[in-house]
Amino acid sequence: AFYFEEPSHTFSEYLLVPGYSSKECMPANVSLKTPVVKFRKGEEPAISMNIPLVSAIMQSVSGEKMAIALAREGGISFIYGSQSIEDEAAMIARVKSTKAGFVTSDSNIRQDQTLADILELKKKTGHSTVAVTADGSPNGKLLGIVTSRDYRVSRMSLDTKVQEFMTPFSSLVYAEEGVTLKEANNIIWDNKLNALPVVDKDQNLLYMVFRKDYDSHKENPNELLDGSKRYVVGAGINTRDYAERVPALVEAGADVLCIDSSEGFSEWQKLTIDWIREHYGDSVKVGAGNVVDREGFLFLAKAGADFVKVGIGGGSICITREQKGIGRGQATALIEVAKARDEYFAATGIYIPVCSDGGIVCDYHITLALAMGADFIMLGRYFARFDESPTNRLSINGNYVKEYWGEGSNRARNWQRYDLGGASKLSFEEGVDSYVPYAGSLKDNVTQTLNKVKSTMCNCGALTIPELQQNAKITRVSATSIVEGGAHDVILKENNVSQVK
Ligand code: MZP
Repeated sequence: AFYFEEPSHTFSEYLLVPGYSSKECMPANVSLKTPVVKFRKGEEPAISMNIPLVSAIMQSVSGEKMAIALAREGGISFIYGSQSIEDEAAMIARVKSTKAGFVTSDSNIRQDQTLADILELKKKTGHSTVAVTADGSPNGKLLGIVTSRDYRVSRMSLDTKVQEFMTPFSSLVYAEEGVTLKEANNIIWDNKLNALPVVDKDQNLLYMVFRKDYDSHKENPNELLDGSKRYVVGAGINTRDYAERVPALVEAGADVLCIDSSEGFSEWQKLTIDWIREHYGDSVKVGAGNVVDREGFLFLAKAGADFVKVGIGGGSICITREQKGIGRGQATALIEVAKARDEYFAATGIYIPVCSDGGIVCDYHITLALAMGADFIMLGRYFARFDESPTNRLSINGNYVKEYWGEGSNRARNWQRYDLGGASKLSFEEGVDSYVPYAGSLKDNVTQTLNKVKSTMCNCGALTIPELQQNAKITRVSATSIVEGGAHDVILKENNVSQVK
């Protein structure tokens, strides 16, 4: 057997040592732009992101709401592949067809028309939103805005208080119940609003009227691909049914694919990439993985992967290490793979982005992963906690939680992810079914996380991810230093402490 000299380590065993920060080094000046797919030296990657985060290829994480919300922030979701080809393609198509909330005179519908009529109209016009007025005309009383695809509106119910819904739209004018569509549109344009909440006399939100070009806001151009005003979205594939799945996903508009496998150093991955190259050349982008060492990276790089994903056994819901005894500490795996990526780039002039997948517990682990050479990070647990994950929110002992289960659990039964040939079934579990604390909206959380990342980058004197990778000073910490890093030797205040007189 071959023995690695060093034990393998996790992110929590490292810290960043600050470098010199000039006065230009402030969070507002930090760019988190990062490549998603391979490119030649001196050229631009075909796909890049404004933030280095992608959501995991999992049933409990990446559905269409997640994809839209994350794309709006500049990242990418990979829609889960452990569903039928038709269902996955339909999800992709819905993300791609989500345009703005539309309020136009040609998408009105009368009060007495049925839901089927509305859906038919939405399909015909391609509008994600249809206005219902009492008589079907713009002058009729506006009764509601119907949408099934826009998470902001699907969250709304008749008893939603306007304040609960309005956080993203701070400077809005409210319209009172009884406004007509035409009046609503006038208010929007006159006040330069993106959206108009219509409320009843108790400030309960009745519906939202969106401006036609609401989603084409300019601050985040990378959430939209090649000027076509569509959200960028990824999709998981497997090494079994790619000949049917890939064409369906490409047809539906997927921008980038990723082979979803717990262990990617295998001939199955090469065969999958070969098939894609034979049928689509380089026009279809596909990531591969997961690997945890130099050899695995080089295999997938030579097989033609557009990016390589790193990580075995470090996911929060993963029990692969316990079940099969395979894996490697995530930090050690990433450091070795990133080094191999850099050597490959120096030798060939081809830069293959590396994605660190799984095991992010604290926000600073993201910064560490970037410093250790990751171009972007895939997260499951992190995103599962948000409103936009496709799972139930439950209250347990008064605390809100969301469900989160592994692809290798009996609940997901994603046998293709663990497939080594043979029977089409999951022969033993490699993942668990769990809860994670509910954390609110993706936008609020991602903003806060990235503020931390940017401020740490400034502490390290880096304004870009490549600068961080080059300049970061990283130290391993002893078990005792880890204790020192938390609150220690103080008595933490708890609720219900009464003052002693
Ligand atoms: P985490 O962000 O929750 O720590 O990890 C998410 C990652 O765990 C996923 O992207 C995937 O690579 C991996 N995963 C998903 N399901 C399982 C499982 O059931 C798993 N074992 O390990």
